[in-house]
Amino acid sequence: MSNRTFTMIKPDAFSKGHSGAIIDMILKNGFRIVALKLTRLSKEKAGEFYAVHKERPFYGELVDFMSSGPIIAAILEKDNAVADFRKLIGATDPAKADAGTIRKLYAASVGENAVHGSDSDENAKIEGDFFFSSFERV
Ligand code: 3AN
Repeated sequence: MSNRTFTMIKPDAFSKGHSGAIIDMILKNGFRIVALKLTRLSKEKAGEFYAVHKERPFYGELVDFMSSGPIIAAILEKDNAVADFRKLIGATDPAKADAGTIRKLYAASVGENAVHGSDSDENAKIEGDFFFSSFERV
């Protein structure tokens, strides 16, 4: 079990002004911010980040959406970070997400679902390294 995960506040949540509330929930739930940046993914970079979903029917839509506006990327630290963060964000489909989760509160649909959270320790490392160099972390 590793103690780090990676998250993005996606373009839908950023453009609706939910970033502050989401970061506040993350901190209040015991996660420490190790790295943080406001950025925007090109289509190429979004395609690279979601390459594992290349064969899925929603890949094109996902790449277009994730490159449609600014995002906030972060590495978070907490015991059991990956599983605890997945619990805090809720199910991929906000309609199925538990009450009080970030997606229940701020996501509109399965495609535009407000936040990303790594699904394994291995992917947390890959995804954090995709966005942050060693001197961008504390
Ligand atoms: P999660 O983000 O909960 O790990 P994944 O890994 O199944 O979910 O999917 C990655 C991303 O792909 C989701 N966050 C969502 O934005 C998008 N996605 C997943 N399923 C669909 C779908 N049926 N239609 C559109 N976009 C989808």
